[in-house]
Amino acid sequence: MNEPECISLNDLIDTTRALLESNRIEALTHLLNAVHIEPESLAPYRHFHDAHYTRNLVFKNDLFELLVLCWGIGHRSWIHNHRGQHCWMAVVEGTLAVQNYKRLGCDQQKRTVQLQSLPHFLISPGSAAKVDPDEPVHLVWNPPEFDRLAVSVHVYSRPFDACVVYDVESGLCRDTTLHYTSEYGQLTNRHRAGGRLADLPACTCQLSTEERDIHCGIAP
Ligand code: CSS
Ligand code: FE2
Repeated sequence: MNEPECISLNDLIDTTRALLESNRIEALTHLLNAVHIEPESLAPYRHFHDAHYTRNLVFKNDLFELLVLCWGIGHRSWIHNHRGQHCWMAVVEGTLAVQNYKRLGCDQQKRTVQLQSLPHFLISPGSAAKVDPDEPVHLVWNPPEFDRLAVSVHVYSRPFDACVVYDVESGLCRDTTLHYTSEYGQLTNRHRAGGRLADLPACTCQLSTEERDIHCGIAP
C-alpha cells in the first residue's frame, strides 16, 4: 500500500479554499481521509490547557474557518450540534473518539428533546470524520486509556461562533458561545485568564447507550 501524502497546514488551507469555493464537499472529505497533515506545521497553534481542550484559530474567511484543537488526556467536548453547518475533523496526533446521537423526537411544548447515543468510533491520522448533517449532535473526546495528548484539525463551513450544547447531567440544553484560545498563533485574553471556552459548567456527562430525555429551550 502507498504511504499517504503528507501536506502542510498551509497547503491544506489552500486546497480547502479551492474545494469549498467550488462547493466540492465530498472531495474535501476524500482529501482529509487520504492525506496526513504534517505535525510540525501545527506548531504555532499547539496550545494545551490543563482543564479543557483548546480551540486555536488558524484561518477564517466568509466561507470557512480552520481550527487546531488540542486535547489533554481525557478532555472532552460537550454534546453539541453545529447549527446545520458542515464540519470535518482530522486527527494529526493521538486518537479521538466520536459519539453521534440520534434525535428521536422533540416536544416543542414540553421543551424536551430525546437523544439516543449511537455506537462510538475512533479517528486517528489518516481517518477523518465529517459530521452528518442529518444527525449533527455529537460528542468528541480524547479517551484517557490512550494516555496521550491529541491534536486535531477542524474545518467549519461556514464559520460558527455559537451552538446548542446538551448537558445530560442537568437535563438541560442551551445556546452557548464558542471562543478561541488563540488566534493566528497568538494566545487570546481568555486563555491567559484561564477562562473556560464557553459559559457553561464543566461537562461531566458519562457515555451511555441509554435513551435520554433532555430539556431543551431550543428546537434542535
Ligand atoms: N465542535 C467543537 C469541537 S468537537 S467537533 C468545537 O468547535 O469546539
Ligand atoms: Fe463538533
